[in-house]
Amino acid sequence: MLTLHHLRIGRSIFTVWLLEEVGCEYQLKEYLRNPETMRAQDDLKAVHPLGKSPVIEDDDLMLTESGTITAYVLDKYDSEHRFHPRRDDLKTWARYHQWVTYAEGSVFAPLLLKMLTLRSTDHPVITPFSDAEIALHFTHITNQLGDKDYILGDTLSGADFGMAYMVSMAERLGQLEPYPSLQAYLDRCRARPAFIQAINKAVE
Ligand SMILES: N[C@@H](CCC(=O)N[C@@H](CS)C(=O)NCC(=O)O)C(=O)O
Repeated sequence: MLTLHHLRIGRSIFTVWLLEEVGCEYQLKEYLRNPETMRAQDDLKAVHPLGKSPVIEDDDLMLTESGTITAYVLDKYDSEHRFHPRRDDLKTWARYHQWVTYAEGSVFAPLLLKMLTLRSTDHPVITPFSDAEIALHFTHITNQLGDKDYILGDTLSGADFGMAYMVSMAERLGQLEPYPSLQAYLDRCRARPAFIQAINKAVE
């Protein structure tokens, strides 16, 4: 059975949501952050040397990186392709995969910089950079969403798990007000029965 190592609070709640959407059997192991440093503790480092979450174990496979975990879980458990396209249409698959990896690969860094500068004082180089990058990416995501319900169309896909996390992070950092359609998108994701089930099983 698949095991998800889930660190509270963080992005792995979005992996719980993924597993709930797919409906595969899994076991959840929860970890708490050090209350002073807010970093993961030795118990998570004992699972994987990076000490980051999410981590999954499936048989003898251990995987980190939320985007890769999404791709793997869908390839293995979404056999009816409800949430990911078939590879025989390579262009559609490539566009999908671009959005799965874009979240962590490009959107997260300026949000992280923003989070760090909000915790201290504005930095003359970092703050303008992160503000401009956040505007660039969230405008791009808004344009991609358009009037669709989800990032790639009117149904949920693998591209939404990472993107919803980025939007929730922007919300937490007070950066979402200029993007009402992204707020509505996040609320739509949160209203899904599988998301509610995820929150009931694993505290965000
Ligand atoms: N790029 C990785 C990032 C993993 C990551 O940084 N996770 C955070 C939780 S949101 C973490 O484990 N932080 C604990 C620490 O760095 O001490 C992914 O997509 O999974």
